[in-house]
Amino acid sequence: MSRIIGHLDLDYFYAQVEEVENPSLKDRPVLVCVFSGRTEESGVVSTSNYKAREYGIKSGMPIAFAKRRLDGVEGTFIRMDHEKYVAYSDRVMRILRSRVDILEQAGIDEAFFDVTKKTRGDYGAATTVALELKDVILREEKLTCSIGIGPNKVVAKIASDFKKPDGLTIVRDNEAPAFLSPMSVDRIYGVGPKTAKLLEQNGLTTISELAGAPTERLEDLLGKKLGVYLHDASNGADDEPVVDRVGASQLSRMITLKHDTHDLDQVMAELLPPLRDVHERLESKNLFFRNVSAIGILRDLSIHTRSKTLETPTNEYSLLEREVNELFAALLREVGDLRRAGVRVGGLQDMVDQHSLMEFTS
Ligand code: TTP
Ligand code: CA
Repeated sequence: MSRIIGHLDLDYFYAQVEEVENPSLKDRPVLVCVFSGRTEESGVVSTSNYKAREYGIKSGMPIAFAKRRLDGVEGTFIRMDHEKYVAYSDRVMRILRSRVDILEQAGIDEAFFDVTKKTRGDYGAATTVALELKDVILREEKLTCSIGIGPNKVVAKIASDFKKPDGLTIVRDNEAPAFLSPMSVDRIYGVGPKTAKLLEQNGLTTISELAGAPTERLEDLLGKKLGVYLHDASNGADDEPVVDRVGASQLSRMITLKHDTHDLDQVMAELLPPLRDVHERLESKNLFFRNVSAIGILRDLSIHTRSKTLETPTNEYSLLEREVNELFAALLREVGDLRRAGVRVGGLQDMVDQHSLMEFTS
């Protein structure tokens, strides 16, 4: 029996949570921001609602730039509240876990699921399950999401992104090649900007071009593993399993510095033991991390964070230390003396599950 796999992604997640908590925001642009604290306008947009996107607002855009884009229209700028979004995310994941065969959380607002057994491989039954999931999440958490259903993870992930917000896209096994053909190669799970660029330089921009390229050519370009994976994926074939992941998706450590300081070397020296501790905990649980954050707390107790998402998950200690160093360097350029300092790793995932994909993309 062929598998039936789903991918669920919450719509404009952080901004939607803010709308749920304050419904009067709904009809105007909502921008969830990470303020750096240097001036009132310094910082970036983390995400925005669809009303804001009509003005060309994008994730990662400087706040001052976003304000100009809104061109006089009144938008609501909200400080990002990570803990709050994690609480919503945890509740949504709990709703999902009880209604599918296997759930694999892939990020704060997305998850893969396997419903092969539950649906006995029937796409009609899978459509019913997907509608029920959308319905329960909307009823219990007031959140909309977009779901893709397909024969594997690659197709399901692309399908969930196909119609947004509040979408449901079903791609049956035999429809997968035609569905994928016109899309650009970077839609494929595991194709980061670097790989996409390399493919494009070789005239492979769409998935159909990729699907038509001989495997040997892809192997020459990208190495054996990634070459074979992309050949299969672009032809709609992928046998990566959906793997249950439980436990925390992030891990953090905070310390109080010996003296309030603005000295990067001093901060890093004091952070070494907690950094090693974080790394040891990851190793002991066989986890890779995808996001790194530097957290600084000032004398006035204001909290400042700098985060980075890596292109591929890793468990390398030297990389962790280097990224934290860079993030604190950036943080210290924008704020005053630190009283406390901390580090957080997120997007944690099981090394065993990620092993094959890691080899492709690193
Ligand atoms: P996404 O799923 O990429 O975006 P989204 O949920 O805001 O919008 P969409 O409707 O297109 O799914 O990211 C999930 C959350 O991750 C998002 O709500 C905020 C956060 N995020 C950042 O903080 N920075 C970023 O650059 C991106 C892309 C997301
Ligand atoms: Ca989302």
